[in-house]
Parts: sequence; structure tokens; C-alpha cells
Amino acid sequence: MNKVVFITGATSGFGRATARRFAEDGWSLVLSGRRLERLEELQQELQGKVPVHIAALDVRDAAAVQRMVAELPEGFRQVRALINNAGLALAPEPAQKVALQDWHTMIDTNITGLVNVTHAVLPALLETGKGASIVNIGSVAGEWPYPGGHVYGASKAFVKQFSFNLRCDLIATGVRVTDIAPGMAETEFTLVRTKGNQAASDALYGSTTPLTAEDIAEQIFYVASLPDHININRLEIMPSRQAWSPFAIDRDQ
Ligand code: NDP
Ligand code: 8X3
Repeated sequence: MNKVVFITGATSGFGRATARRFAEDGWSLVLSGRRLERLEELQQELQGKVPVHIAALDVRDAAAVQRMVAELPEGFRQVRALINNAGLALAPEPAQKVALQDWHTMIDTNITGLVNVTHAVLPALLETGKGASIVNIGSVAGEWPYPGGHVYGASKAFVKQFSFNLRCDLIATGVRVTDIAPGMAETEFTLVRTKGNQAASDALYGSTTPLTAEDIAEQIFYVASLPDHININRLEIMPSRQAWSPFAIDRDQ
């Protein structure tokens, strides 16, 4: 059977590693992201192994998402796994110092974008039925508060609750839904969050052992490859060397 996986944010990090992992198992790939050159490189790399369809796509643009899904070529329409991975954090500063536009960008990408893609791909997943999966990439930040998490963490809390609520509605359709919530993983995530500060990214991931993109890709693949009767609701994954902090207490100076 031709198994199709539809991945958003396939130009980097988890999304790119996930494309490679599903390709190893022979799935056909629908790969999207805004950077077309990166998609072309990945297509070059993988199309000898499996069929690959690429499409430059900004998930924030609902009309473009609908068009892209409507124009999927024959052989890529029967989607079995949707990996809602595209997302970003911006502005690690405290909430009171953040530009409103950064909050909007996170909401538009992590919430509206994820909803746009889910709505557009759902009919294909329903047609696949039994064994189909939606894997939404949340974050530990959606469960645990931390300074500078403001809208990013809140957007990932949306991803968790949306995933759980989707499960309720899709229970009799065969379509499974999972919220995968990674902790610290070394990708371009911090470079994006700090608007290009390579030193900040190196400092965060240095002198410790973060998760890798491949670690998360393996979990995404695992969830989508389980027998039809199993639904992992939520998978929270941290590096062994990451944990929670004590409560912060403001004291008189
Ligand atoms: P990367 O920055 O390496 O990858 C992010 C991907 O999202 C890129 O492919 C980017 O593609 C895509 N993307 C961003 N905005 C848009 C958009 N508007 N439309 C389409 N695609 C978009 O980071 P990660 O791989 O780490 O992040 C992947 C997901 O994992 C995100 O949802 C992130 O929040 C989440 N996450 C990351 C963690 C980490 O520590 N790294 C931990 C927990 C969750 P392009 O720029 O080409 O559009
Ligand atoms: C990002 C994970 O630990 O940087 O979603 O907040 S963390």
C-alpha cells in the first residue's frame, strides 16, 4: 500500500529529520515549508528512494493551504499521516518587553497555521480512516511555564488541547491524534527565537546533551506506525539532562 505522510516545516530541524525517517520506511512524502531551495535539496536527496512532492507553503495563509492540498498530485492524495510540525518561538524576553507583532506571528503560525493545515488535510485522513494519524508538535512549554514563554507556551497549550478535543470528535473515524511535546532539542529553533543570534544558540545547547532532531523524528515515526488500535495521546520528551526548576519567589532587596 502507498503510505503518504504530509509534513509541514520540512525545511529544517524535526520536519526534515522526519522526512528522512519516513523515507527510510518507504512512505511517499509531501513536504512543505516556506524555503523552496531547502525543499528542492531534500527532494533531490530522497526522491531516488521514495516519491516526493514538494510545495512552498506558508501555513498562515489559509487559502494557499487549501489550494496546495487541492492540487496534490495523484499518488499523494491519500494521506495516512499528517505531521503538523511548522512552528516557531520568538522573543525570549519577558512579556512586558515583547513587540506585539512577535506575539501575532507565533499565534498565526503555531495556532492558526496548524488549524489551517488540519482543516484542509482532514478529508483525506478521513478517507484513509483506520490507521491514519495526526501528529501535532507541541512542547513542554505548553505544559510548564517558564520566563519568556508567554505566547509561545500558550500557543503550545492550544496544540495540546486541540489535539485532545480532536480525539473526541474523531473517535469513530479511525483517525488517531497525538500531541508530541519535546523539551530542549538542537535545531534552528533558538536561532529563529533570537533572530539570528548564533552565540545564544550555541550557549543554550553547549555543555549539555540536548535532544536531536533525529530523536524526535524517531518518536513521530513510532507514533504514526503503531498498530491501528493504539493511540498515544501525548508524548512528553526531555533530554535526561533537562528538568524543572524551583518556583521563583520575589523578595525584598
Ligand atoms: P526549526 O526552526 O529548525 O524548524 C521550524 C520549521 O517550521 C522550519 O522548517 C520552518 O520552515 C517551518 N515554519 C516556520 N514558520 C512557518 C510558516 N509560517 N509556514 C510554514 N512553515 C513554517 O525548529 P524545530 O525543528 O525545532 O521546530 C519544529 C517544531 O517543533 C516547532 O513547532 C517548534 O515549536 C517545536 N518544538 C521545538 C523544540 C526545540 O527545542 N527545538 C522543542 C519543542 C517543540 P520555513 O522557515 O522554511 O518556512
Ligand atoms: C521549545 C522547548 O525547552 O526550549 O519548545 O521551551 S523549550
